Amino acid sequence: MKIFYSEEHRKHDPPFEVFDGGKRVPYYENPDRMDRVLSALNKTDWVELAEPTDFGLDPILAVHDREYINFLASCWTEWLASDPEAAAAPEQHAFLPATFALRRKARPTSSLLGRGGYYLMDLSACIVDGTYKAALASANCALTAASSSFTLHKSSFALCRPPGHHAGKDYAAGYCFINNASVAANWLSSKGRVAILDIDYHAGNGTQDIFYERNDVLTISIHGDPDYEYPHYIGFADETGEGAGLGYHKNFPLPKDTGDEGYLSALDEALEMLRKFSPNYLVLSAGMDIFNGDPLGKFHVTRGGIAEIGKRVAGLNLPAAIVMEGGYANEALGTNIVTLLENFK
Ligand code: SP5
Ligand code: ZN
Repeated sequence: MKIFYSEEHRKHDPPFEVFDGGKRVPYYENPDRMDRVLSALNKTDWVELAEPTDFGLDPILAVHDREYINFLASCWTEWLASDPEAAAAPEQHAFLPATFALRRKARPTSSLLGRGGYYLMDLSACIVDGTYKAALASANCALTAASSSFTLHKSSFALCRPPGHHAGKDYAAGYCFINNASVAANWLSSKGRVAILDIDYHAGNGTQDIFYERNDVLTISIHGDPDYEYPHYIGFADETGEGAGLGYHKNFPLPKDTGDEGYLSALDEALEMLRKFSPNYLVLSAGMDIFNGDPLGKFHVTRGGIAEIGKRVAGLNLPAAIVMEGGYANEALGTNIVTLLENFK
């Protein structure tokens, strides 16, 4: 199986993020995650690692707002120019505004913090020196996987970091800057019917937003109920699309402590919907934070459960671009990914 991976992610390594209550903690979405996955993949005999192709900005701008992408591109340099403390010790700092826009009347104002509060949704989308380049390379991994699935009619894996599914058309959130899966799906949508299935523990709010009014890309997300879980304000069962997109989005919000049985029964319903839509291509947003004991998750999906998810999704028999999202139980992450992917070779 082809795996697309770039070393570009390594310099996107913020020294902290901010949890509820203002608590500074080490950044959970860290480069070690990739090393765990790489080392597990390298132990198999079916992995073919390759660099992503550079698709340029066009397919990204087909999904994201140009001013937002400009903000990502220049944010860090502007921050260092405006904050002498950060400039003196950049590796101990991250760009993180303390005021956020409520979008109803807000506009991106010209100051850096004004743009920051507008384009960032929360305190876990920290921007540092390597962020923009890492986000572009990550999107290229997803695009290359999509194009490989299209050309070879086989499934492939984009080992993306940073992840993407919380990023909307013009905002970053939850470790995500460019919505890799959406960029890939949008690219594929000119080649045929596309469905996105998001199995990350958190609701795929960015993906939902991006395709909400479209009927050519079906989007489905299975996740912790936003009534108790991040991203808190989106991902509810009654959100099913709008306008032409009505009926082309589906959320499966699940209770705390969901285990294999509860998860797989939601998955079966999702797969039923996918079959009815009969897409030509599948994009799988593969977050492993559903795994039992993940520090950011409240599900108890076991290794056997992940194997079963892989088996059932692969049973759709579609060329899939499998795109890495979250998963923070680093010691288990490599084996979890291999367990999932094994079904798609
Ligand atoms: C891609 C992805 O999985 N992003 C997840 C971002 C979640 N960020 C919100 C963190 C909320 C922290 N709650 C802490 C509970 C720790 N026990
Ligand atoms: Zn997640």
